Amino acid sequence: MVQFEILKKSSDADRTQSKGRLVVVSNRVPVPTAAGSPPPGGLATALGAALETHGGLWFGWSGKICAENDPPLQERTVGNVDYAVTDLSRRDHDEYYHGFANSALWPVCHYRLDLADLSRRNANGYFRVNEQFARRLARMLRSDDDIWVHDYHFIPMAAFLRDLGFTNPLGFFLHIPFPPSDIAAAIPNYDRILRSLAAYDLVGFQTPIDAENFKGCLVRAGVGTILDGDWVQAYGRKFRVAAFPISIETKAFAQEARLAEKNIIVKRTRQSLEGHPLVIGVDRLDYSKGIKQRIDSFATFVEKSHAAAKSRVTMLQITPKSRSEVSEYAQMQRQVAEHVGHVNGKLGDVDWTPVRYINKAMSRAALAGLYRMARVGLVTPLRDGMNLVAKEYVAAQSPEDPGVLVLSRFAGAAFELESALIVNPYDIEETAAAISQAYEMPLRERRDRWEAMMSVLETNDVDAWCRRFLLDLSGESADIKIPDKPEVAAMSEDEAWRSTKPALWTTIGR
Ligand code: GDG
Repeated sequence: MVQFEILKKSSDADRTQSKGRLVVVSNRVPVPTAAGSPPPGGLATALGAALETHGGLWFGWSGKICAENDPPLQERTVGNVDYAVTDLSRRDHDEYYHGFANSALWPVCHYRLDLADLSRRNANGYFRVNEQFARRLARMLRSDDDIWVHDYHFIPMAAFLRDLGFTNPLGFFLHIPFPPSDIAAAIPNYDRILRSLAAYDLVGFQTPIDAENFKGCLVRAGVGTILDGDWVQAYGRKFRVAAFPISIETKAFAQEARLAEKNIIVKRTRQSLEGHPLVIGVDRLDYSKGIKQRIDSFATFVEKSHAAAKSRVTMLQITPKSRSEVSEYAQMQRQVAEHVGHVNGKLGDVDWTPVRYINKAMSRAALAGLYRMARVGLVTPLRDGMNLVAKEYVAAQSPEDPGVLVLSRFAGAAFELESALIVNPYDIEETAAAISQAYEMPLRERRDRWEAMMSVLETNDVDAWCRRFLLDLSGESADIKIPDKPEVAAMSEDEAWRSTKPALWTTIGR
């Protein structure tokens, strides 16, 4: 059974007749280029398809830094979609993007107060850049546009647009976790962040826990009241708060994995393994992903499992570098590399490197084929909004001989992929035991678990996710049946977890 069941799908055509354009705002915008642009990911494909259907505008940062203080808007139209992006000045980039977004919001939302840089200057830069973006967007908006803002970079966008007089439907989706109030309250300008979120009509989170955490923040701060259904009242506005677990292009990814047997990287990997089993991890190099703990868990598994050592099982950890300009990331790059060296020195042999650690990005096809080859997928973040790698690993498996997913309970995906082996990633021995269980799991059990997870992903793919959000934003939310959620009060995360578990976890076994 599936948690998020779509009972009736309004056709996209219905929506197009009654509504204006769709406007998407996101930090990065996949502007199509004449040649050489990388294939878009699942999210870009789904949003691109929705924009193409409804006609629309995609607005955000170009990904480039420029010398000017007031860089011009760069516009391009492809098919039914207008793209509009702007560069950032060095100062804006440092304060808004690296500073507040990636060095304050990201760590706090991933429960890492110890890593947060709470500089006032960066907070001011964040609101200043959001205001600039809102003013630029305002010049392009029409009164019947529906506006969908993405992620932590642009939380204040709606509040600035409201100040400019816009009353359009405004939706927000947070791709990362939202922590409970005792942690969230550490965000600089916390009250302004809560107030900014209250300026939307629909605030979407990855899981019911994140949604409950946000509601709990409003209640604890004494600024909000929980109403019936998903409705909330705060700062003089009524709006909706709900969970929309993001997903992947399940069918397309499964197909890519089937075809990837012939991929050159996949072939080379297979040859180099000489029949030894593979365990795989794929993550951006980020402290939230728990890479060091995962390597320790794998090492413990190898040390404790006679079968593992005998069969010379190999872990392939693919970890493209990210955000190297932020000091915590640069430091982590060194630490993980040293740690892998240490583990290989201790456990390896002249003809066996237990952990293969790669810092470059693979093609999507190679990745799909490598997932399919791996007997165990290790997705053990310390905290993750969703984690699409978990879903991709499942979609890539062969139905006849699927591998086993070992999944952190702190990944949003654990809400849907209950048939994975769910672990506490901080507990090295528990995770090592789960790797062992996965490694030795009989075919019948592997198939049962995989089928249960795959049926969830077939129902909730990225198109369904996109459709659900847009239907809710346009007020057609009665079409969607969402699983029971806990009573809303200021719950601790553990209380919320326990109280949602029966409703969310009984059906199938991220
Ligand atoms: C944020 C939230 C949420 C990775 N290495 C390569 C590669 N990847 C692709 C994976 C996957 C994507 O990057 C990573 O997505 P995740 O969801 O795992 O994590 P974040 O980047 O942190 O994303 C997260 C997500 O937003 C969506 O809402 O799930 O919780 O943190 O698709 O396949 N792709 C290719 N080569 C690589 O080497 N081609």
